Amino acid sequence: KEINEQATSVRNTLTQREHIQEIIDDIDEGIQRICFVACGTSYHASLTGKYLIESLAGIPTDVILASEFKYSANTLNDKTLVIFISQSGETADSLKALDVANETSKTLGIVNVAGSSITRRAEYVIQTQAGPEIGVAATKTYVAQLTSIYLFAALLAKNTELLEELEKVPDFIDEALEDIDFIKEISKRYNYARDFFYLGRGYSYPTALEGALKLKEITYIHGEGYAAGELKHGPLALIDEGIPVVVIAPPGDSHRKTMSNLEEVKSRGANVLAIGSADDDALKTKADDIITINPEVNEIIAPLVYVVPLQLIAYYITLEKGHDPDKPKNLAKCVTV
Ligand code: F1P
Repeated sequence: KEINEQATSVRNTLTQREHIQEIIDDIDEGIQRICFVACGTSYHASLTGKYLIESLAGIPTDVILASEFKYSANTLNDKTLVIFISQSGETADSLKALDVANETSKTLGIVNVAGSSITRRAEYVIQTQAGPEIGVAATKTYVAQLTSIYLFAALLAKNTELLEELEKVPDFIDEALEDIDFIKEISKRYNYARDFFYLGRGYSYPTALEGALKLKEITYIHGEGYAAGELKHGPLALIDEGIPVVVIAPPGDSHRKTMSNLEEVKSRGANVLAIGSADDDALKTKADDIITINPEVNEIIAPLVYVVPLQLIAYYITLEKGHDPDKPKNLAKCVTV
């Protein structure tokens, strides 16, 4: 249900545009550095934020895991904006980091749960409009976080082209949900595996991490996301006959190199499941299976759309295995200790 509500989640969050512009008008002056702080899925949304803000607005941006904040955030000052991304707004590590950041810097919370601790303690707040999320694994709140981050980055960079493109995302997501039967069939065929790899470059790298996290969280299958160019620095040793490798390959600057990484794993016997454009004939000839995204979205918008089939793959494998996708073992929706 929550996976299916993602177009609405994006559409409703896009209504925050004016509020985000007001925040930017208020804080823009003098900000020399941005630092995202988050955990889990929210961390992956933050990583996408780094790529966007650095490439569109040219502001140096770091991403710090909330649990590592006290060890690594030693150079914050009043020219730093620290952005806390959290679905619940109650994650203990993020709250501790927020109290520290408030002492030196401007702080902004991007939070789904209204009235939560982060919304009360951060200087500025963007409320994502995903509605309540019951499933422990974040899905519709992830695309809502991304939507807020995209709006923030596009407004900061005064990038009207991206702002226009964002309006189309709800329709792109609905289209991505159309080929469910094929994804179900794929999930049946791939559920034999004990390990999965997810590869992506640039904007698709955080998507690879998020696809692997969804798999781990609800199917209990081991999944690792890698920046595709990192493969040859170690993980390639693990690629063997029949290992599923999910390659996220939207059209754009990263595509050519992603294809050569695909070939590297294919030549070592991997079972390649690619996600790419319906017009990508080269991808069709090289991958074993391909989930096509139609109409085509470019690699900058892709994180908002390509994550949907990855969530669905994890969901259907979970059903195949007879687990409850909403209540994975050992995990809590909100980590308050
Ligand atoms: C972070 C998070 C979630 C994950 C799980 C545990 O929470 O890691 O991404 O799905 O529910 O917590 P939050 O700070 O975004 O609420």
